Amino acid sequence: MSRGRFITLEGGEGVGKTTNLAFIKDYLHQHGIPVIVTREPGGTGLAEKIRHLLLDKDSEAVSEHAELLLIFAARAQHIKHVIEPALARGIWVLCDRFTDATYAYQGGGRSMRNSTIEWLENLVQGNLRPDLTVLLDAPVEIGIERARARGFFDRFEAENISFFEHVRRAYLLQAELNPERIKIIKANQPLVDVQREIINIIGAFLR
Ligand code: T5A
Repeated sequence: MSRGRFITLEGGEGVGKTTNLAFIKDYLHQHGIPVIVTREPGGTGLAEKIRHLLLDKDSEAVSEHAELLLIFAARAQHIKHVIEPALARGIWVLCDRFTDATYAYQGGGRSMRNSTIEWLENLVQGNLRPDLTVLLDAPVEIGIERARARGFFDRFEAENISFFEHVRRAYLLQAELNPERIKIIKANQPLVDVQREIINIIGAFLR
């Protein structure tokens, strides 16, 4: 049995990751591919508890190091109990955010060194890297407006515009450094056009 493939969806707040993850899952199912959908931070019982701690905007001020280590602690659980077992059984894994988000939010947004993130990435992930990443990119104001339309802000969504500009820039830099793996789609176009581009990218990947 061949190993499953690992696909991640990335982008700033409200760019449409969750919406399009469901679309990609349906597309893969139509092609007879077994797939699970998961997310970060989260994906296991313990990792979801860590997610809750990370997103809680009423908690005490969270130090940058605590935030980074919590994210990688959740990731370690997720890889061991969900991602690796699925891939080993030939099941594809579709994940809402992964380590590119750490380079974007903790690296870009919080100004943590990329070398520190890379060290933790190697420690926690070994050789595991996504096979394909779709980066949904939109001007910061558009994504924030969509996310805030829900009327509820988590600890990250309460950050200022300049934080999200740094996040966006760091995501685009990740794409520049990994052009084979990371495919950018403009997320400020109508959903039907975003999904047409997704089909082109996933279709090419399947071939
Ligand atoms: N985090 C995470 C880190 O700091 N470091 C890390 O390493 C990781 C993994 C997690 C938070 O954790 C942080 C980053 C995050 O702040 P989250 O819930 O995963 O939070 O991320 P959010 O971005 O907050 O998720 P959202 O649900 O807000 O955004 P989505 O999933 O990108 O957007 P979605 O699909 O819910 O769409 C938002 C709205 O826009 C509409 C949808 O219908 C929906 O109403 N929409 C469109 N409208 C018009 N045109 C389009 N093209 C549209 N696409 C979607």
